Amino acid sequence: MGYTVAVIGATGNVGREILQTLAERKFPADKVIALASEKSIGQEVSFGEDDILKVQDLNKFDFKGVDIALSSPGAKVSAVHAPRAAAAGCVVIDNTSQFRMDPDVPLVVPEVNPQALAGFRKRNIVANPNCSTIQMVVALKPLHDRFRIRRVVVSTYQSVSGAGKEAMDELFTQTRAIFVNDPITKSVFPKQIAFNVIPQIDVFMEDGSTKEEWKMMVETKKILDPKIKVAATCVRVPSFIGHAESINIETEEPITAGEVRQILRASPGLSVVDQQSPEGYITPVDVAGENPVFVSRIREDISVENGLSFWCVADNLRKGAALNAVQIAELLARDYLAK
Ligand code: 11C
Repeated sequence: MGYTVAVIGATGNVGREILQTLAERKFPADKVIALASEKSIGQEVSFGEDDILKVQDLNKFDFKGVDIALSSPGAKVSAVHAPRAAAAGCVVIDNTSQFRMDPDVPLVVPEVNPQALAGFRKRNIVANPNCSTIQMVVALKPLHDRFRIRRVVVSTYQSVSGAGKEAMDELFTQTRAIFVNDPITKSVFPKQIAFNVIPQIDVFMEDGSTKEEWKMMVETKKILDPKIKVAATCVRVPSFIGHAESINIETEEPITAGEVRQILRASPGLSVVDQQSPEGYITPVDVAGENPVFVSRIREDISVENGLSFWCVADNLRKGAALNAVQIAELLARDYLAK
């Protein structure tokens, strides 16, 4: 017997990718249910190559009998429906920021802190981290184990798909408007995104940082080590899929680029592509639809005692969201919810 699985927010960028990933990885599901808000009821979404699912109304759906829900509907919707599903006995893997910092909710990246999943019964909810955090901690974990990281300085180059389908349309429409000399309109981003970069993702916090920058700091501490200091600058760039990050670390132990390459090559979830030629590094357009976190441009930083810089790129909808959530579901099925 397999699992009954619900996908909440099934018509969104991440919801569709979750359905694709569940099918691709042959998650042992007997039944998959697509759920979304009222305006999407009756819409059809693909499940793998051959199956089409009709979207059902999340508001009216009874989660009794559902084993696992993978949820990506937006934080406000999750705040209502994740606890409702959890109370019905369903384990919710939530991709929003709603529960990540709740001490009773594990925040899990399977390559980094699978042991944290053990606490999931406290609320029946597991949180999936922010996309820009996930790819960074996959790369940092093996380096922290070997060299003890004291401080991380990261600047992100985040694609518009992280902000949803309307954001992808806004980049396309603005780019076209520039070519045909139409007026530029904007509704998703705070500034023109076509042929521009925007140093604001999510809202501003009181200290002048943005919430995306805050998330990278607090989530890294919760997942990896509360002692690691993180300074983040998060920037939206006009690419469609794939988040890139320039990462600089300072470590307690002496660190060399050669040893880092060796360690990262042997670590789960990572692919090292690192040569001094245009084929020797990875860019966002190279990673759409790919599972690994790619690391390039590894070099020692001689401006500090034990310093290293590198470039890190991943498909934000895959490892940054859907794949990580499905990997958590696989761990739950294997270690906690065996049928
Ligand atoms: C972005 N990282 O690229 C954001 C999207 O907290 O789950 C994910 C927001 C979140 O806009």
